[in-house]
Amino acid sequence: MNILKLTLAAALVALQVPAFAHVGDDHGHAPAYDASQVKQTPFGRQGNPERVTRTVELDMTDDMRFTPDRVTVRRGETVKFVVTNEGKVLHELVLGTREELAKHSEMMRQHPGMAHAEPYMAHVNPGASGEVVWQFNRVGEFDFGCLLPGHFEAGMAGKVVVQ
Ligand SMILES: [Cu+2]
Repeated sequence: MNILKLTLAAALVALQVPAFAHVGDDHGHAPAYDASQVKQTPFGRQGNPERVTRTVELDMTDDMRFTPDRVTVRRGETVKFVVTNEGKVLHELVLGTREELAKHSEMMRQHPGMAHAEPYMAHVNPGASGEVVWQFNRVGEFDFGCLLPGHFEAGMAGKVVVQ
């Protein structure tokens, strides 16, 4: 009797695990800030949430636009992007270089359910807000986009100019 109960409990737990690990409408959360894990990229690096020097609000809409679609920052600034999804479908903010975004967008088209969570992206459900804290420590013109299938191609992209 007890063994049966235990088996049943174990089976239930096993059944629930995939539900928790599921990566559907929200493909996981970006890892929390850990200074030892921060990697330099061509477009900057993950920012320390305790050292944010500026907050930039971005809106995402179902007409495949970011507002604003151009942001200017000074080199060294740690920017907190607060991205709000005003639409009815999932959108995401992904920072990168134009080349990387195009490559990533192509990959998303081939593997639409692909799970990914990186410090330079936020997946935002309709009506919700997400955050990306990023330090722009390199001068240049970088890009951001929504890489859900078809969105980037439809023009859901913008620029960050670092001076
Ligand atoms: Cu989108």
